[in-house]
Amino acid sequence: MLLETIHHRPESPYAYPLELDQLRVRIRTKKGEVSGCRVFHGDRYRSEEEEEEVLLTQTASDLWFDWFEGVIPAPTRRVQYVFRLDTEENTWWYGEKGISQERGAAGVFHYAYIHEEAVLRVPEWARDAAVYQIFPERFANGDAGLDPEGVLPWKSNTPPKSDSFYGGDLKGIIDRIPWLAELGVNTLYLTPIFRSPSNHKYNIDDYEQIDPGFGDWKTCKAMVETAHHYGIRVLFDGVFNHSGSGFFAFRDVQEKGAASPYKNWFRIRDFPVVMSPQPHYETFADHIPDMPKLMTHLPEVREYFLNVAEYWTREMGIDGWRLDVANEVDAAFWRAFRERIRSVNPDALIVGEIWHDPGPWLRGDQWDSVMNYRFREAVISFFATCEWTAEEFEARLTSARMGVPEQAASAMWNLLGSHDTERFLTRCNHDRKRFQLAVLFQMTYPGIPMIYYGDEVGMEGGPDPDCRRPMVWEEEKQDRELFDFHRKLLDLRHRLAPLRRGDYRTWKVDGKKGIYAFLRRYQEESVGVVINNGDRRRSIRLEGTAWGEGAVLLDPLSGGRFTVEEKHVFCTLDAGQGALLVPER
Ligand code: ARE
Repeated sequence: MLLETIHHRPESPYAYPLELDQLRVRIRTKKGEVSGCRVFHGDRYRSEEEEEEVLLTQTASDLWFDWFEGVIPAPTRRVQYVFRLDTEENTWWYGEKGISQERGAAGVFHYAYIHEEAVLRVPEWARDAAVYQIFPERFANGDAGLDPEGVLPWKSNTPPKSDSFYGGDLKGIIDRIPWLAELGVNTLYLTPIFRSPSNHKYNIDDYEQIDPGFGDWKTCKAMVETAHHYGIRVLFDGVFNHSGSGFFAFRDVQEKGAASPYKNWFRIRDFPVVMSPQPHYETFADHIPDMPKLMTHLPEVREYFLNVAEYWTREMGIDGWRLDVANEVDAAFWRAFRERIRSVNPDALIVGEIWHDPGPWLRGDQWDSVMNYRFREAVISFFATCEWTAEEFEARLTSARMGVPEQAASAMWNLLGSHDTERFLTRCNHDRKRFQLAVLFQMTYPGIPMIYYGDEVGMEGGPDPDCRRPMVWEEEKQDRELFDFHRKLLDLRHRLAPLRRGDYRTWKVDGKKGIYAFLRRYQEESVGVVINNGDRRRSIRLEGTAWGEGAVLLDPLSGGRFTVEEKHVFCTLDAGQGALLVPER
């Protein structure tokens, strides 16, 4: 056995509490080597005689590893544990001191005490959420009276420039809420709406005001209330990494220089504080003068922005925040942010924007989940460009899923595109079939599907700013088939609890044929998803043990009917076709 491949740490994502008295443990072993895995556990202060044993289940595999998982009951919250791994030839013990055939020599792992702050409490509603992202300047123009000067005609077929304005606003969103409800989404994420001179509003000049081009306090309130009336939750975008250059504190520093009481709110390199030719201060990314970086680790800066976030959460009754450039803001700020926001709305969802490994931020004390750009990368490489085999695809998704606690994995915002990326249909080289297969996957994989406005009606667009064209509203220009496809899948997702709340098991992966299948199980109910991403029609034989012999499975997408016979299901799919297997009731 390759002992050096065995891995566990007594911390998230390998050990994390589900509750104050339940510790979930995860161990990674070399693929195919371990036939059985148990954990022996007890209170840290009790003797070995009082310990108990939990059988771990193999829950995932990638190209190299297997993962085993189980839950240790921890009534005293103080846990020590040691793993026992069985292979064909031997039994190994694994603890803090290492791996050994002698139990004593392996030592034990300690999870010293389960604290409340380590329990990742994702709001219950998030498990049932389907998010729709709106870029307000481009979604709908509901009040022409607010249009800025030089507004362009609402044309969806011409690429916008980075400084174009089209006149989208909050009233426009209000008007379209029934349409969003018809589509079947139940959560809106709006990119920033506070006062800012740009069309994207990520350079905020006044955090206490709605941008006048978008509306005012009252319109905003009406928008949130209308959404709530339709059962739709609303999340705002929190930009606390940097402000705009017109932000009062930054203006003060520009005016008063070193005498400004706000000079420490920014990292000023030189006075006077000029913006060009080179900004004399740290900014977001490299040299973006209108985005001065904020020193959120300072108590007064932290307090100011926590008050801002609290104010909007309370006054508007919003349901959470998406956090901009969240991995570049200090962790102490996010801890305080979570506490403050949750004290106003205990059900608020907190989602960071991070394109990479989000592990450290998802340990209970900062955010609930992230915009899942790693999901997007995998989906592009498998469905859009077909660079990855089914095995690679599944491996990448698995290691991402195993890198975070289960609560976070089931609340990830699984996106195909956003206001920062090329649109997915464009990425698929306009191949609608590929796009639909990816949507089927997005709607059935663990996590929250996030639709970027317009994708559901077939909008195209290259990278920023082209991905921000005005929404297509003329029905004859919308791809209605694509809209119906989204609506159907969202509806199935809402009706089938396993797709929202179920666990995930790989069912079949065949890279040569492009076949990928998985099962989602919730309580006693299992739903299967089978995808033919290859270039040929295939008959696929799948083990049917999730259901009883003779069970009839229906595919609501094609109307197909399958029967479990001799513990197997046969399913024939065209190239680029996917099926959902739902037991007949
Ligand atoms: C503008 C122009 C762009 C131009 C850019 C640079 O529109 O065409 O390329 O300037 O000069 C906002 C606006 C953007 C604007 C930007 C700067 O929406 O239109 O771009 O401000 O003025 C990284 C960060 C991530 C960030 C992305 C953009 O980690 O946080 O870059 N995303 C957020 C928002 C953006 C917003 C900002 C941050 C700033 O979602 O909309 O931009 O508030 C890799 C890296 C990632 C990187 C990613 C994208 O994968 O690993 O870390 O994300 O690429 O670049």
